[in-house]
Amino acid sequence: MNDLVEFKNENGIGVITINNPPVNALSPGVPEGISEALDQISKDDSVKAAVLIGGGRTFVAGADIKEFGNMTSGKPRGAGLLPLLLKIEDSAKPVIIAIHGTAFGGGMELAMAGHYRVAIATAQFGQPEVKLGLIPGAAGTQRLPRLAGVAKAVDMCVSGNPVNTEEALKLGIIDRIIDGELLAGALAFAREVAGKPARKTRERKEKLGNAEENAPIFSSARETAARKQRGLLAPAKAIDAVDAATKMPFEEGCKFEQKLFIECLFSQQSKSLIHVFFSEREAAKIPDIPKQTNLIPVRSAAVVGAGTMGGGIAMVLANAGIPVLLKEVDQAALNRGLATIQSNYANSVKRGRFSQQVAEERLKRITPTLSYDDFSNADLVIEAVFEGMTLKKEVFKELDRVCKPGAILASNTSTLSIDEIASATSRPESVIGTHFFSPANVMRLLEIVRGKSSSKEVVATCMQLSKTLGKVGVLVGNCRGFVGNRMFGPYRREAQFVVEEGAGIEAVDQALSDFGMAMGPLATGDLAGLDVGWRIRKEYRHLEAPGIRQPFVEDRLCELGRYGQKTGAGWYKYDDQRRASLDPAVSELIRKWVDEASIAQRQISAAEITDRCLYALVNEGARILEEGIALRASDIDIIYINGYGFPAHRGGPMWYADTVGLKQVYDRISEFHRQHGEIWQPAPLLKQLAEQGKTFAEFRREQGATA
Ligand code: 3H9
Repeated sequence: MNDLVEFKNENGIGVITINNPPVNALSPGVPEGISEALDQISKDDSVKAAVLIGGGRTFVAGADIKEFGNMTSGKPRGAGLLPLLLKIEDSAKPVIIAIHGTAFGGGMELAMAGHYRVAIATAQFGQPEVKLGLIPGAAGTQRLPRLAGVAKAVDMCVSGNPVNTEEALKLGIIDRIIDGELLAGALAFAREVAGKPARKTRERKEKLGNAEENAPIFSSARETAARKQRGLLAPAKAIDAVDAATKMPFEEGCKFEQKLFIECLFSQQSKSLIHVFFSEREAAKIPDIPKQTNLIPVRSAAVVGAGTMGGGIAMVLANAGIPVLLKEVDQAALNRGLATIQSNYANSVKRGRFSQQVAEERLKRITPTLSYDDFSNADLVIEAVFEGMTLKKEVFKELDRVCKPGAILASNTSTLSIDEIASATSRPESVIGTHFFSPANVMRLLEIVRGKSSSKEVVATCMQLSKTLGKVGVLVGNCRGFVGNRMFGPYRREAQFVVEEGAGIEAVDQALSDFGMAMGPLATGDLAGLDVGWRIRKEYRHLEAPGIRQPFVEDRLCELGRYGQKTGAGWYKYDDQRRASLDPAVSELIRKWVDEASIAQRQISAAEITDRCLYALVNEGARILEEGIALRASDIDIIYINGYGFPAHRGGPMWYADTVGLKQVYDRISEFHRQHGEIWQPAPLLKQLAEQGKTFAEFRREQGATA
C-alpha cells in the first residue's frame, strides 16, 4: 500500500481507508493503493468481504481537479480509473462502499462500482462535473442510469446537483442508511452479505428503459439545457453519454463517454470553469491576514435603512440565523420595507423554496425600529441608506455614539470612500465596506471594502461572515466604485458610445448576450434603474477631466423621467409584466441628439460592440490590479461572475483577456485609443504584460498576492 490508502483485516472483513485530505480526491497513488488492497483481499482466504471508506471529513470528492486544470493533451487519469472500477466490480468478494460527506464525481463513480453502498444520513451523492465544464469520465454516465434510472441520471449529470441520503436510498443508489457509526454499520452489513452472490452494477439493465420511454426524457433535457445552460458544451454531451448507456453495451458506452469526456476536458470552457472553482476558494485567502486571526463573534446585527438594499440585507442576516434590528426614519418607510420583506418571504414559500414555518422564523428575527436605542447590543451594523456622503457621515457619527466598542460598523456603499465615511467616527479601525448586490438575498457576491484603518480582525470577520451568509466574499481596496462598479462604468460607457455612433439598442444587448452575459448592458441599466448612475455622475461631475467625451443618452433619458423598468420606460419600454420592447421614440430621440452633437454614424459589427465593452472592462481591471485594489486578477473574475452576470464558462474578464492573448487585447485597445482618444489610454500593466508575453494570472503569482 502507500501513504494514501490503508488496509486492515478486521476479523475477516478487509477495510480499505482512503487518507488523502482534505477531500480524499483521487490523486495519483489513491487508485493504485486501492488496487493493491484488492489484490491482498483476493489472495487472503480469511477475508470474506471488503469495506471501502474515506478517512477524515468525507468519502471522495472526485478526481483531483488540480491535475485537470493545466491539461492540454495526453491521457487523463479518468481513463486510468476505469480498470480499477472493473476490478472492484469483478472482485469475487463483495465490496461495500461506506459513505459520509460527499461521493462526488470520480468518488460517486468509485462508489457505483462497489457491490453495495451504505451511507450516513448527512451524505451527499452527485456528478457535479458539468459545473467544471466536464462530464463524468469514469463510467458515471453508464452506471448511474443502471442504478437510479435514466431520467434521474440525466438530471444529475446535466444539473450537477447532488441528492441526499434519503433520496439516494429511494433511487436505489444506496442500499442502506447507517444510523450509528459508519464503519461499524458497514462492517455489520459486510458480514450479512459476505459469501452471497453480489450483482455487478454494469450488468444491471432493469432501469435502462426502452427507446419509447427514453426519447422524451432526452429531448426535453436537450431543450432545457439549450435554454438554461446557454452556450455550454458539457450538458449536451452528458445527455449524449447517458443516451449511449441506453443504446450501447456497457464497454462501448464507456468508450463513447471517454471520447466526450476528453473533448470537454481539453475545451477552453472546462479550463475556465476550473479556474473559477479554484479562484473562488483563493479569494478567501488574504496574504497579510493569517487563518488564526481572532474573529469578532457576530450574534446580533442591525441594519440602517429599510429600502431595497437594507431590507434585502436584513433578510440575508435573518436567513443565516442572526437576529437583526431594521431601522428607518419614519413609520411609513419602515412599513414599506417590512411589507416588501414579507412579500419576498411569501413568494419563496409559494415557490417551495422553504416552508411557511421557516419563513415565519426568519421574519421573527427581524425587529423593526425607529430609533438607535437598541443598537448598543449589536455586534455588527450595516448602513444601507441613500447613496450620499453627507447622509452616510451623519449615520456613522450616530453609530459611533450608540454602538458598543468593538462593534463592526459597515457601510453598504457602492461607490463612496470608506475612509471618508470612517472619518466621521472615532474608531475607523471598526469601519469597513460590505457591498451587497441587488437583490441582496439572491446575489452571491459580497465586495468587502478594506479601508486604510480597517483592522485585521474586522476584515477577517467579514470574510468569514460572507461564508455564513452563503455569499462569496471578495476583499477589495478603497477607491471610487471599488472593483465591480469602477469597471462597470467604462463597460456601460462603451455600450452607450456605440449606440451614439450608430449601433442599435437591441444590437448592443444582443451582442453581449450572445457572448454569454446574463443580460445586455442597456437592459441591465433599465433593471438597476438609470437614475442611480445619473445621481452618482452628478455627485462626481466636478472630478471629471475637462474635454473628455462623456456619454449623454442615459442622462437625457433620466431628464425625461425614463429611469428604466421601475418607471415603465428607459432604453426600452415595459408593459405591466415588465416585458421589454423597443421604443421607436427613444431611437428617434437618440438620432436627433447625436445629430445635434455631430457624431458621425456608421455600421458597427457585433464583434466591435463586444470588444469595445469587454476590453473597457479589462483595461480598467488592469489598472485596478496594478493599484492593488484587487489582490489578484482572479478576484476580479469572481466579482464579475457573481455580481455582474459575466459567463463563468469564459472565466471572468481578466481570464478571458488572458485566453484571447494580452498582446491582441493590447493592440485592439491601442486601436481604440487612436480612434476614440484619451479615454482608451491602455493601462500600463496591460502594456507591460503584453510586451513581456505574459498573462494577468502570472502577474498575480509574481506579486506574491496569493497566500
Ligand atoms: C471528476 O471527478 C471527474 C471524473 O468523473 C472522471 C475522472 C476520474 N480536487 O470547497 P472547499 C479542495 S471531476 C482537488 O473549500 P467545502 C479545494 O480546492 C471532480 N481539490 O470545502 C479546497 O482547497 P484549499 C468532481 C479539491 O467543505 C479544499 O479541497 N468533483 C477537490 O466547502 C476544500 O474545499 C467535484 O467537482 C478536488 N476534487 O466543500 C467536487 N475538491 O483548502 C468539487 C475540493 O486549498 N468540490 N478540493 O482551498 C466541491 O464541490 C467541494 O470542495 C466539496 C467540499 C463539496 C467537496
